[in-house]
Amino acid sequence: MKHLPVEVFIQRRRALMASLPNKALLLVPSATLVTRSRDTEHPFRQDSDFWYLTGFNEPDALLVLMKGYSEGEQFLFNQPKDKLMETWTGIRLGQEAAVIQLGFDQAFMLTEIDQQLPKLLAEASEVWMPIEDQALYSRYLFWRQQVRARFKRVASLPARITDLSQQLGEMRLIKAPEEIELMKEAARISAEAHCRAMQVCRPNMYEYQLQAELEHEFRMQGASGPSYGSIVGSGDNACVLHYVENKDVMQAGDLVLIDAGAEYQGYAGDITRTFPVSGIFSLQQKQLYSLVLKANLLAISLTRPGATLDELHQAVVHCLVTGLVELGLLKGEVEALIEAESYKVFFMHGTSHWLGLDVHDVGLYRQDGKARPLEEGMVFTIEPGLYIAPDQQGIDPLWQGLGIRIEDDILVTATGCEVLTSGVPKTIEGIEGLMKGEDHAAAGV
Ligand SMILES: [Mn+2]
Repeated sequence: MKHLPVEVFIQRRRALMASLPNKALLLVPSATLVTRSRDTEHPFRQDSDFWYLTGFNEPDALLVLMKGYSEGEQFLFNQPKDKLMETWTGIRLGQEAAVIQLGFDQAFMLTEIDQQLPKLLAEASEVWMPIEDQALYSRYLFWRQQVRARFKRVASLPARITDLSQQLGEMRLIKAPEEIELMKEAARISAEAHCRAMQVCRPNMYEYQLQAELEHEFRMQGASGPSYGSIVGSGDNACVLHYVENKDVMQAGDLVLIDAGAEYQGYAGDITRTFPVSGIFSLQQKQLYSLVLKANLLAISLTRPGATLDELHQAVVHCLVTGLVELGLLKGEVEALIEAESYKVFFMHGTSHWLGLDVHDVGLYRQDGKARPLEEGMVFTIEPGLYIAPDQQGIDPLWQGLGIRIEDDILVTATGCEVLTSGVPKTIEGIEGLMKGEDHAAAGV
């Protein structure tokens, strides 16, 4: 298992502070445990910003940074060692080890926070924190009152809070080489799991059984699990974009759409493949599938620094609408159909989203009212789709209930892009070959 060295996290904290004025105070809270039922909790998932800056995977902690502060710049507040609690819920790092292993100047018990924070706040020039965190915000107001009560000679408290999420979003949007390594691993495991699903799929299996095959592969290969709720939708279910019930029997003759990805060291894989339950595409399925694949490949071919996600989306829309007209599924002039957004009954979602520690990752999509140009080190998805609802009016029934999406994870490189998810086939020959039992490399990606 690859682990990032502590220096990476220390350096990220320094880089974040470097862009801010002296005595800027930064607060980044960890995630907390969420009750699932009575006294059991949902599996813990660390807050992505907190993880990005600390590599610390415990709940109930707060990262505090203060640039140029006399007693250090990097502080952690975390749970104390507690032999009894640790017997039940696992080892806690504690304060001493947090300093050594996580590279903090000082670590305090979380219970000391109301004592320590007003001291820092009394000297702060600015405050940066995620402003939508209500619990943190109300704590912050309490600390301000404490400053007024305890440090009467403080000339002025920071007059406003700046949203740290956006600042961090811009940092996280450009992936460093060590992050790209982890994302490649998330993509590789995700691709292998999709291959496994294709290989074991048979008519009359349940959708949840394919989900189990995928998630088995995720865990077997060292991923922490799925990076979002796995979608396995066969037949009409493929037309429900966020179908996660995965409860139906898969029928011969139907397609199955799988949108699932592994989470590795916090980083998300995100792949969609659509393939025939019985291993052979029908004529209509082939025609519609080839169109979606064409759009997927077109968008990939256009990806390079300086291009924008809007341009890719427009190219995808133009490609899909042209194909839909050729197949007789839309009637009229291509440009007029695009203008009227008539295609949205068949393609109602975007083509791309950023990918990283969050599956729909952070970072602005637009700057100064314009789509931002792609830069080396950005990672995003390309996922065109076509969905013909089972009750779609005025359509030959042969087309009804077909849902197809083909999604890859794309890294922008200096000169173009790299498809991180090429380990799972997406051509018709490649998929049919793999499902027939051909070696997957020989089947052709
Ligand atoms: Mn996606």
